[in-house]
Amino acid sequence: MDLQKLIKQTEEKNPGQPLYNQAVREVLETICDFVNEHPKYDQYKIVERLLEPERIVKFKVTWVDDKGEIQVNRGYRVQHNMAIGPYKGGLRFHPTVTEDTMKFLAFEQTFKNSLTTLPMGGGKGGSDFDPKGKSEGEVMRFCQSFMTELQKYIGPDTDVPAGDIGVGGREIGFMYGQYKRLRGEHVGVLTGKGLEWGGSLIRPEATGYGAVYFLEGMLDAKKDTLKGKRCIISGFGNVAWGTALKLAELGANLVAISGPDGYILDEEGISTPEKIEYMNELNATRNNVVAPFAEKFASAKFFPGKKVWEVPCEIAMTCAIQNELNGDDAKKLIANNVKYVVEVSNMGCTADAVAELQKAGISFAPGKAANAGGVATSGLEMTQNAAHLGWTAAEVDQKLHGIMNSIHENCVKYGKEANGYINYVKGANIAGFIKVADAMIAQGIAY
Ligand code: 2IT
Repeated sequence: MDLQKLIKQTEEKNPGQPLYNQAVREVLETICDFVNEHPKYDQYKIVERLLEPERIVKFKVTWVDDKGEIQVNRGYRVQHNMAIGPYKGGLRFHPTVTEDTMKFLAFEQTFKNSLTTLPMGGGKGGSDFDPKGKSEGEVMRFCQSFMTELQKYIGPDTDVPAGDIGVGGREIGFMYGQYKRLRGEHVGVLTGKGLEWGGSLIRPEATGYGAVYFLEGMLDAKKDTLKGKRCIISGFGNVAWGTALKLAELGANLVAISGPDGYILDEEGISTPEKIEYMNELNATRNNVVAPFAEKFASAKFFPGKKVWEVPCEIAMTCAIQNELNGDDAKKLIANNVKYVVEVSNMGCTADAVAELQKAGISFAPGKAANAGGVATSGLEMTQNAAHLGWTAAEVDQKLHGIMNSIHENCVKYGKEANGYINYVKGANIAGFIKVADAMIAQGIAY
């Protein structure tokens, strides 16, 4: 493959879509040598084919707010690749959602899902609907209208959405109810469902748990341990919550979390059940501010308008949104002697940040490897739905742990460089690519 030509072509074909171009460039740069060592991939034009989503659905979502005013939002579902299983990926409700956001996330999802070892293709969807300040009735009416259109394109064997930013158990419930009403089917068409109606134990915790299991692999590879390590994370939502829970359980010392309004530093540690549970409470208000944490807990200090990455730490984990850690943030972390940086949000770091961290020899994990525990557990929910049974929390957790270990192994297998440095970005991209690419070759010129 001609790397520069493909990057240029992608830019020309997807103008005004910087996120998609960023995600593609990172993958192409890291798989290029591997692809060129295996001529079959060029022969079947696999890379070119992966750069075009199989389908993009874009639709109007009209709903009525509490004042009786009509509101119009945009809905999306990008079905990127179905080679190894039904399309699978979350729904994001956030004002920043555009076709660009959806395309980059769906592209990433294909590689991530491939890494999980489970049979899931890649997709992503969502809306520019902003849940902030909306009443429960407004959220329900929006979800019902959104699903009225989306249901035409999804199904338990075709495309199985789940949650993402702005979509949690409540929204999945509203959307599932509407799907059931329209189709008359109680099937595994969404994951992240409530426990009483087809959900899986551990799914809410899974992204954060999985990320910490992956981090343990990174530590282990350096003969290091998590116990007592000073950690900081961005965000305070579902992913940050699961991460905080597992860090506390394993004896790490989490001292900072953040929101769009600033960050919280708590030198006594954010590790008691009361503090971690309060993250959920804050999140449930949908006001998207972390400041009240410092009003509730005397040991916590709030730093308004500041980014959490200025806090000295050994481990930093992005748990909020794409490109939240940039080159300057990376330099600050490095100057403060950070040892491990884990992207838990999808593409949490800018390309500059990744380059700085890798240049400094910092152990760095990309989101598609480190956060794959969420979708992996969605895959386990699909299995339980298909078999009409439910596993215990211990069974799900054990499978999740096994999957994260196998993702780590695969990253090492394809990412270890001659000097011993583990390039997790390269390892994840190559390992994710192989399975999808080989499946596409086996299935003929279909997509
Ligand atoms: O980015 C992600 O992997 C998710 N939001 C979870 C997707 C899923 O289908 O569980």
